[in-house]
Amino acid sequence: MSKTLLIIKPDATERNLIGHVINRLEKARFTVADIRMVHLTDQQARKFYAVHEGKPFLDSLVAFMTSGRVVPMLLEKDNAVEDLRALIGATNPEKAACGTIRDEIGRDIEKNSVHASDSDENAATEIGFFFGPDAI
Ligand code: 3AN
Repeated sequence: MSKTLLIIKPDATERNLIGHVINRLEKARFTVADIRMVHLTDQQARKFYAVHEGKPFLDSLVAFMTSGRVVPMLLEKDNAVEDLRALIGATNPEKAACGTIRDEIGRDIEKNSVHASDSDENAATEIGFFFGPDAI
């Protein structure tokens, strides 16, 4: 069993799609091992997206991620990181494979409904960010 982190972003929470996303995850045999609902501060969002420091879209991304509630969750499954990336689809919903979560509910490259860790190393960092070091 390995672990990864998914965040339901503000564009999805405001459309009442939390249950829908969890249903997609559970149907794909992910186990929700922990879950929170948070309204990120500017400082928290910048820390979470520190890897994108200097990118032209960072300020807009931080404004979006602090615009409403987000739902981070700790997910468990064999091959969790890779399988979750496949389930959510490409960053840009227009390019996301048919049937993926971003294809289904994503609006655009920024408001793409969900975030998922892209490596085991980043999953550990991101899980620690929301659920503390004992959850890693
Ligand atoms: P992913 O979420 O697929 O791992 P990243 O890590 O490259 O994608 O980007 C993090 C977030 O930054 C994306 N989910 C998206 O909201 C935003 N983003 C990435 N690239 C762009 C872009 N070119 N224009 C606007 N927003 C972007």
